[in-house]
Amino acid sequence: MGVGCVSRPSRETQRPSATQVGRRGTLEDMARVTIYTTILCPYCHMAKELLRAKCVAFEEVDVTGKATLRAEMTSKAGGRTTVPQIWIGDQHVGGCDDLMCLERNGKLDPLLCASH
Ligand SMILES: N[C@@H](CCC(=O)N[C@@H](CS)C(=O)NCC(=O)O)C(=O)O
Repeated sequence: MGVGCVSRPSRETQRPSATQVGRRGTLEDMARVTIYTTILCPYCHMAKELLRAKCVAFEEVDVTGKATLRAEMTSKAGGRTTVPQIWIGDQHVGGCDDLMCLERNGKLDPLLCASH
């Protein structure tokens, strides 16, 4: 994290320490991150690894074998059918490549702190 925010803790990751919160802001500063995944998808694992490395909490929707959920994802993602599909707040980021691209260009942290 480089822009003075801490991450919202996900259901599966740890809460940030009090020190982190005190130094960097409050949990409410952070965007809600949602990622639709399937179990065997390497791009999903890479995207989640990046988020975890940045201590960014996320809500994961595992659509493995769930046609209805996958259709919901595709509809929300403007027709994109691949996993992962990632949202930061209400903003659709896209897939793993899109997330990595944001990170490379220094645009991910501002998005994480700006979106709610
Ligand atoms: N460029 C995409 C690639 C995503 C991708 O190809 N995902 C595979 C699973 S690893 C997929 O959804 N394939 C179609 C399918 O499983 O129906 C990204 O970065 O997210």
